[in-house]
Amino acid sequence: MTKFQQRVFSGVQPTGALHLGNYLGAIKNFVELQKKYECVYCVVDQHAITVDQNPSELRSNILEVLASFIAAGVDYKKQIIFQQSSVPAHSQLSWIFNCVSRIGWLNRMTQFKDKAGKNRENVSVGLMVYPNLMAADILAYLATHVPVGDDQKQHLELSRDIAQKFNNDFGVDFFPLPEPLIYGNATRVMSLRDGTKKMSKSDPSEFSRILLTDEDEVIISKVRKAKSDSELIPSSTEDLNSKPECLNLINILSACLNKDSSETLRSYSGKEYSILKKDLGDSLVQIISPIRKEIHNLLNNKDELSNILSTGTEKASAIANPILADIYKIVGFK
Ligand code: AQP
Repeated sequence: MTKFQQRVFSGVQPTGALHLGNYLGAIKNFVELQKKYECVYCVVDQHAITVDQNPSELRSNILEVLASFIAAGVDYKKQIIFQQSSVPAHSQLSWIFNCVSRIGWLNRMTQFKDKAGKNRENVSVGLMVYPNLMAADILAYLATHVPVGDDQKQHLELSRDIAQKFNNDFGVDFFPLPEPLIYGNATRVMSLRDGTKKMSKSDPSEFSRILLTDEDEVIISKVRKAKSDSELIPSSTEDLNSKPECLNLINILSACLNKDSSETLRSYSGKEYSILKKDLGDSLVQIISPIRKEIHNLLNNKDELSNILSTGTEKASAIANPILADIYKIVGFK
C-alpha cells in the first residue's frame, strides 16, 4: 500500500497541430483515466522552446493544444488543464533536479541523441535537460501515474531515477516513483510514409501523419496514399511483423475499433490493402471529424480558452506550491 494519493499527470508540447499518434498514444487515455483518477494535464510550452519556436505561432499552438484536449473529451471543469509556464514551480523544481540528475543519465537518452543528431554541440542546453524538467512537471504534483506514448518510456524511467535519488540523498520518502501508463493498440503510431519511424509533428512530409484538424477528404486521401506493398495482407503475426507499414495500419485500426490486433488481422488476412485502407479511413473520419469540429468551435472563442487556462493555473498552483515549499525545506532553502 502506497502512502501517496493517486494522481495522474501528463503533458503535450505545443509544437504544431496534434496528430493521430498524440491522440491514440496519449490523449485518448487521458480521457479514459479521468473516470478513475484526479488528473492534471499540461500544455508544456517550456518544453517546446528547447527547439526554436516562432512566438506568435507558439501562442496559437498553446490554445490549439488546449482546444484539442477539450475537444477529445478532457473535462476541464472536473480536472486541471493548464499551461506549464504559468506555474513557476515547474522551473523551480527543475533546477533542483538539474542538481540531482546525472550527466551520464542524460547522455543515454535516445530522444536527445535522435533530435541532436550530428549537431550535438549546437543544440540548446534545454534539449539535453528536457527530461529533468519533465520529472519536475510530474513530481511537482507528486503524481503517481503518467499516461504517455511508448517514445516517452525512457524519460519516465529517468523521472523515477531522479525521484529515487532525491529520496536517498535527503533520507526522505517524499517523492512517489511515478508509473508510466503505456497502453492500447497504438502506443507507438508510425509514420504513414515509413513504418520504421514514429509519426511525428516535425516530419517534413505532411502525408506521414494525420492531424486532428484534417478534413475528412484529407484523412481518406492520406490513408489511401499510405505506404504499403503489392502483396495481400498476411495471415500470420510473424509475417505481419516483417511488414512495418502493414502492422502500423492494422494497429491503428485496432486502436480505433478498440479490438485486439490479432482479431483485426484475422478479419483482413488475404485481402487487398485497398479494403483495409477504406475501412481505416472511414473509422478515422468517424473519430476525428467530431473532434475537428469541436476544436474549430473552441478556437472561435479565445477569451473562453484563456479563462480556462487561468482557472487551471490557480488549481495547479494550489497543489504544486505547498509541495515545492516542502521540497525547499528538505533541501535546506528554508
Ligand atoms: N507516434 C506516436 N505514437 C504514440 N504516441 C505518441 N506521442 C507522440 N508521438 C507519438 C505521445 O504524445 C504525447 C505528446 O507528445 P509531444 O507532442 O509532447 O512530444 P513528442 O513525443 O516529441 O511528439 P512529436 O510529434 O514527435 O513532436 P516533435 O516532432 O515536435 O518531436 C506523449 O505522451 C508522446 O509519447
